[in-house]
Amino acid sequence: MKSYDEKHIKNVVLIGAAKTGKTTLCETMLYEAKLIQRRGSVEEKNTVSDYHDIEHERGGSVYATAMHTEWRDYKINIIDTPGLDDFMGEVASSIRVCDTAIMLLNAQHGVEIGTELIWDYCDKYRKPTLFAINQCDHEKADFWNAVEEAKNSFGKAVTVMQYPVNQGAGFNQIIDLLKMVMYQFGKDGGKPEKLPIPESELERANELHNALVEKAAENDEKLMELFFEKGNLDEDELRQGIKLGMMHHDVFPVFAYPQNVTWVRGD
Ligand SMILES: Nc1nc2c(ncn2[C@@H]2O[C@H](COP(=O)(O)OP(=O)(O)OP(=O)(O)O)[C@@H](O)[C@H]2O)c(=O)[nH]1
Ligand SMILES: [Mg+2]
Repeated sequence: MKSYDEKHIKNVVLIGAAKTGKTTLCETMLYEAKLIQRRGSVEEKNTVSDYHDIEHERGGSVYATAMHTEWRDYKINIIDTPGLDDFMGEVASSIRVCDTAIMLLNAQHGVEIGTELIWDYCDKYRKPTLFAINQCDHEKADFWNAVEEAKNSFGKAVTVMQYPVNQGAGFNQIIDLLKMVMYQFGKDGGKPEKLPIPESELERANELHNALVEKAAENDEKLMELFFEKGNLDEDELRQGIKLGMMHHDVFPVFAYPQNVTWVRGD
């Protein structure tokens, strides 16, 4: 493997209440990065992350497990953590060493007690944190309720960046408010189709895009000036504002992704 200097190593930790899907997402990340040829599952007890006997017996993670992948000259260390509060020590120490925390929320259950307990460590260590809402394919999935609960619990910095179009069985479309496109995923993952936002979603997408732009502009005087000048920000400016906002805990972006696929960035 290549050697990386410190700037090119990023530690990302997956956190979230029990059974939100952290281990499943790690497995998908490794599979999509072509580091494994077959996608294991927690039920089949063959994921890369949950490899201890006790994890197989319990059907869930017990230890924090570090894995890694490479992306655009960066080495990304991915740490999968357990969700049960009995194992909070593993979670706290992983958050402490991370650059970015990804908090998973289940679209059916929204913010759970476990989410709040874990959040305290993101807050304590001031780590940039984003939300990834999954299980949108469930009959009872309610993405917008999960977002509302996150706003109530963690404040107005919670800002939607992607949202599902067709929640429930067959869910395979998300709208990306940064790029203002719709992604449509095949059922086995892989690269999604990039489509224009459908007419029926335009009003909502524009409204949320504007909210995202304002949130990004708030974090930098220059961006604010640009925003007043142009009434909008381009993609790079948006990224810059969101990055700054994440570093200061002024923005917690929210993403959505279908099961078996990782979200798309920089394609
Ligand atoms: N339908 C659906 N099921 C999912 C999704 N993501 C994960 N699951 C299922 O949810 C269950 C829990 O997944 P895990 O990956 O073990 O969750 P975890 O967060 O690692 O659980 P702990 O380690 O015990 O905290 C498994 O049965 C997964 O197959 C999803 O997006 N949709
Ligand atoms: Mg797990």
